[in-house]
Amino acid sequence: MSNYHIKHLEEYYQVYRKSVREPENFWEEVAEEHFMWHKKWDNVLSWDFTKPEIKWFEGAQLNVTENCLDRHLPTRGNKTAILFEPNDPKEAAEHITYKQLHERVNKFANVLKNQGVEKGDRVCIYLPMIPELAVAVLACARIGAIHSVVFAGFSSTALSTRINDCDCKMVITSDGSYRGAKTIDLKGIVDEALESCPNVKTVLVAKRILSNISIKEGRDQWLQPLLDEASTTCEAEVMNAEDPLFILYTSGSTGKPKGMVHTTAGYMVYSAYTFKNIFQYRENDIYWCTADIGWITGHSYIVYGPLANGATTVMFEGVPSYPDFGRFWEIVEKHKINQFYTAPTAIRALAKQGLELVEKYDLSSLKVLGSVGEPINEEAWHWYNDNIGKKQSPIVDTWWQTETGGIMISPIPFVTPTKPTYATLPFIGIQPALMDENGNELKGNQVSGRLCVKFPWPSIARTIWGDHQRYKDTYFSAFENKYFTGDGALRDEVGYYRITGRVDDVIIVSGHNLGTAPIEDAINEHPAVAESAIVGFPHDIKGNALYGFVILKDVGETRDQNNLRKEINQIITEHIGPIAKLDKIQFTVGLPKTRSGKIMRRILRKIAHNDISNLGDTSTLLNPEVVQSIIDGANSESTN
Ligand code: 7RM
Repeated sequence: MSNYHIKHLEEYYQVYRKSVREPENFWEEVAEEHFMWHKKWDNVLSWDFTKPEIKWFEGAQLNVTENCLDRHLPTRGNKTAILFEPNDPKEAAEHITYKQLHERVNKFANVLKNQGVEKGDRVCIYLPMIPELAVAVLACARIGAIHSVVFAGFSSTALSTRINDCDCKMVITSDGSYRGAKTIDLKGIVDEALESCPNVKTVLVAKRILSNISIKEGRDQWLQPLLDEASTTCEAEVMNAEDPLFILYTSGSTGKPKGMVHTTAGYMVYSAYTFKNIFQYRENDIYWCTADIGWITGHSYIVYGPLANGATTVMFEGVPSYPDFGRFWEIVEKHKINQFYTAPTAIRALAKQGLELVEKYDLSSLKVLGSVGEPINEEAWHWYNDNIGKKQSPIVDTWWQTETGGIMISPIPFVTPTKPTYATLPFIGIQPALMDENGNELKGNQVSGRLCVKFPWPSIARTIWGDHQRYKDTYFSAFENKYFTGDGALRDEVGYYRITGRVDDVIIVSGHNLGTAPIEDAINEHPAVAESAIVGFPHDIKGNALYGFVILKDVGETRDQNNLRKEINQIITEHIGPIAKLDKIQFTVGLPKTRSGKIMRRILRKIAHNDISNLGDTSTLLNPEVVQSIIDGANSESTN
């Protein structure tokens, strides 16, 4: 039996049981057999969720980049590590071998050192999806600097908040970025941000769009000349297991963003182990995750997890709609992608386009399809399964969070039978619990409650940078001795989990707990509907009533809106019951979304409550302009 690579369902159950009964022995074996250590640990795990304090592999010494690069050189030196697909399909793709990546990381690491970056320093990386981004991340890890990648779609205010929160002394950026037919002036955004970041001493600028940028003497430097001068050897800094590897910000429901701190050994072990199993990666596979490295999905499943396994990982610079909505499928055909990992929001956008753009391309290389980021609704699941996977490629609906560092609940493809909209079973080592409002654990199957985790796993975030109290309050205070995820979930009759959404998405109507996801699924079944979002609003009798924001597929839909409203409620009645019928249905052209594709229900809730004076922080919205149009629409809204 192999603990590292699970291939059968019995094996899953066997390994899972071992990981729960003897977690320390289990993770020790995984760590021992599959990674490179300068010194092994003295203690596999110590933990106390009341402090909270969690330490994995204490006493061990290692460098993550030796695991991701150096150790592959003898066997995989000429294998492609990173396959870069540019924004413009006419620009050639770039194949960066493990040997070349190792050299580029070493050079970049030497540049960082020459610029005075030391172990433990924070470095902000604000780059588009170009190879320098992955190289910069690994260069930081090489010398023990803590990277804080900020998604290059964030505004200057969001950037400066993040730079100041963890006191970065350097920013790595580019002269600009391509995004479909547009270019974005990243350096201009950095300049603006830095007006309020006095502690940033150095800005390194990669060349990408060859624009004219302003260079601030003494602070800004072009990256390339520095790289040209740098040596290709840079000994890896020997790090302790619990030294921070990176900080990544995630937005809370209120207040400033939380800088989640991930540490070295546990994060490496868990991201690598989950990658291998959940994508069933085989030596010659080409793996593509469409996320941006600015999100945790990109950290764990574009950079660290794949490279720790010696995989070929694709980095795509562009967007799904450029030059047209066939781009993803064109790339799948061109690079013969075997594993494809994307988000439901992208799937829905592509499903809206019609099948001609899918059928043009040969997708037969695909073996595994992944989904992440939000609940995947039934309709999108079937579209993905039927038209992309041709019913041959299992869909892994992977539930996890920035805070968890790696995938927590997911099928293992070809091992776990899938079920639409279900993330299915806990991954190896993960002990979920569903809790009721009174803090009692709900045992047995066919229950729903708040999703917690009872036992630490190697890649759990260790703290919030600079605010351990907030870490404790947010994740360890709601339920005694448990990590609280903020999500609701149900466990079906065979023990499969379905994530029903953030618990603040649960609406209690006439005493019934209604999750938003199943209602939205039902609405989306209507042939005229592209997407929908439900929130609650106060109601005299029911306590709460439901308000639906609905996007139609055809903006010029000429059918009578009241008829459409009736049909939508009819579908809800058929799927869930009359209790879930909507009191108000507003047709809208868009929904407020974060840049990672999550609907910001908080804003919709305010609109439904007619409380628009203070919409809170909208700086992370992708499409702030849509908010006003929804407000205007709400004012002229008729009650059903
Ligand atoms: C990886 C990521 C975390 C939140 C999480 C959930 C939601 C993520 C799924 C999902 C249902 C999924 N990190 N979420 N994956 N909900 N099914 N497969 O997205 O920190 O940005 O977001 O995303 O609510 O708590 S994140």
